Amino acid sequence: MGQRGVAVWFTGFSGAGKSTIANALAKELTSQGYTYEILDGDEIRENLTKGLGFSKEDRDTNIRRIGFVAKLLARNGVIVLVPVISPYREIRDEMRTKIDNFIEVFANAPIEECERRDVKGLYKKVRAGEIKQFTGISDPYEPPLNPEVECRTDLEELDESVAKIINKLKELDYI
Ligand code: GGZ
Repeated sequence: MGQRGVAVWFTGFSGAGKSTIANALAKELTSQGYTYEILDGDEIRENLTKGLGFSKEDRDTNIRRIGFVAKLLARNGVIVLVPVISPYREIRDEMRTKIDNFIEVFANAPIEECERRDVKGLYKKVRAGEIKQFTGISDPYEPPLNPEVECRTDLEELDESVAKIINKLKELDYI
């Protein structure tokens, strides 16, 4: 059972399910004998990209640094899972050209649904005016035009989303 390094780049709103799918996918990969690494936006912003905010410029810097690490890992055989909002299409496309093996997964749920879930209470804070430039509410989100996988997290079960990505990784000979 071999694996080739690849970056699995998740994009979508806060609360759309990027990290949830990445974690479930990680579990499935482990059970099938593969190794992975997760570069989670939330966690990365506490160390690698600490101090960056949410302006377009800072988000792009955040993405470029994360992409750089993902590239190093992917070219050394790691399956790198990258759940980050990455709201701008251009920078995601830049990552696609910079990282040799790259697939894009669109964690897609309507913003209303993400706000309804409000897992971390962030949307409530946005409505209270405590968080500015919040993706999907007061800051742009540009959906991917041609993602390798789309997971409608409001309509499908987690298992189904994971299975779609596993199937795509197999189809493209990464696992
Ligand atoms: C979007 C924000 C914001 C603003 C804080 N806009 O779902 P979370 O909470 O746990 O993860 C989100 C994280 C966004 O970091 P990313 O590195 O993924 O963003 S980007 O790719 O755009 O650089 C969210 C929280 O931080 N968060 N403020 N204004 N999300």
